[in-house]
Amino acid sequence: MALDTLPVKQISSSAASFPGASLRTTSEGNRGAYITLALVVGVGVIVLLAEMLLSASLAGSYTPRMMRPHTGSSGASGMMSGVPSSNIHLSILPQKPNSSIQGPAYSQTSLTVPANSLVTITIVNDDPGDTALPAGSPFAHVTGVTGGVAYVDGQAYNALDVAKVAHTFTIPQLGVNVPIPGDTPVGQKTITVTFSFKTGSAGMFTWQCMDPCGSGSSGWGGPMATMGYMQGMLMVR
Ligand SMILES: [Cu+2]
Repeated sequence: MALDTLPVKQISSSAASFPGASLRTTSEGNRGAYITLALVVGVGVIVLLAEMLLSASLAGSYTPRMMRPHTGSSGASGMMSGVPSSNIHLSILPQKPNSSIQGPAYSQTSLTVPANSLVTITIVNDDPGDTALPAGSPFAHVTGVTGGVAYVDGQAYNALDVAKVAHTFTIPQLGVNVPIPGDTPVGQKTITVTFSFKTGSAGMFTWQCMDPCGSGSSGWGGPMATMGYMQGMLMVR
């Protein structure tokens, strides 16, 4: 399969991106384009032949190793493509509906994800506004996630100013912490944060917001102290 498709892709992408082929408009240019096309096709055929020869010569000794990624086995070379992945979408609401507890809440707090998998979480912050973390707080830093960064409306970041945090998504036992910005871009009512992390073996973990967005003088009352509001459970199984 790879033999049939790969060289064709190489030919078409080379032809499309070759500057001479697309810019010339005169008849002289057309001749040049034909020569270019012939060269590109020629190179493509050579690549095709080379690949056929190469894979034929490797077939005897390397077939088992080359086949492994396609079978989805857990061999080291198949780790990246073989890891199952899942997505979770959450919102942070300014007020949980039908609740006497005043203050923000995550839209869903009982989360279940597969063990040994890649989990991508998207959080729409519908409760913007900054609640400063203490100076030097570790919860202003993005930790424990893929690539060491989270994305706010598509832009990567690895930390926020402690004064510019609205909430966090934190799984203490897994070392995952993502501060969520409180300032929305001009003209936007919400802000969207995405990040990914890998789960290990099965277990139950608590997760919570570590930004004092709740009630009381400390900000740690009400929703911050109540399961199902700014804290929840993550079941890895
Ligand atoms: Cu909070």
